[in-house]
Amino acid sequence: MTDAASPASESVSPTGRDASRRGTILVINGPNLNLLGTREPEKYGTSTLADVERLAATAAEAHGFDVECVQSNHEGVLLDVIHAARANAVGIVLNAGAFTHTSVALRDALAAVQLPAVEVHITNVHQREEFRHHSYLSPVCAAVIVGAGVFGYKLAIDYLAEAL
Ligand code: CA2
Repeated sequence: MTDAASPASESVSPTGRDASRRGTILVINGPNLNLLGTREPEKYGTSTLADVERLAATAAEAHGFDVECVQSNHEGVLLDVIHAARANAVGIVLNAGAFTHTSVALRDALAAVQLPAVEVHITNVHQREEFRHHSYLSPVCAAVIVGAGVFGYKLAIDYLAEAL
């Protein structure tokens, strides 16, 4: 039933949230990814971090999600952002950079928040050094996308839009 005070075309729920939106997807980039587009273009391409964040926002918007983008070079900051996602987000896209291969703490945080997460790597880590073949994060992620370049971020959001 439509409340006489609110037009039928609006979809604001009794909680005050806009029910026509599907929530926020958190896009997290880890160490050194602030350098995207400025160094090693042969490896990481020419898109900047700002380009990646715009691409993510456009993909999320197309599916009715909002997006929050965070980049940090500090593991503790990434942990805090993942913890906060429990209250703020419905899903996570994460390129943890080199922390992927080292961080039990990030894995524990992802497992603790119990949100669907997609691990993204711009490069095909399996074609690179042996130490990049292992991810502490993959076992606690719903999906893993590697080697698709920055397009992987869009694929991750498309996946979450299907899964959520
Ligand atoms: O392929 C990926 O996305 C990586 O997560 C990138 C990390 C690397 O440690 C992972 O093994 C795979 C490195 C990010 C460094 O980003 C830069 C971007 C431009 C220039 C220099 C570094």
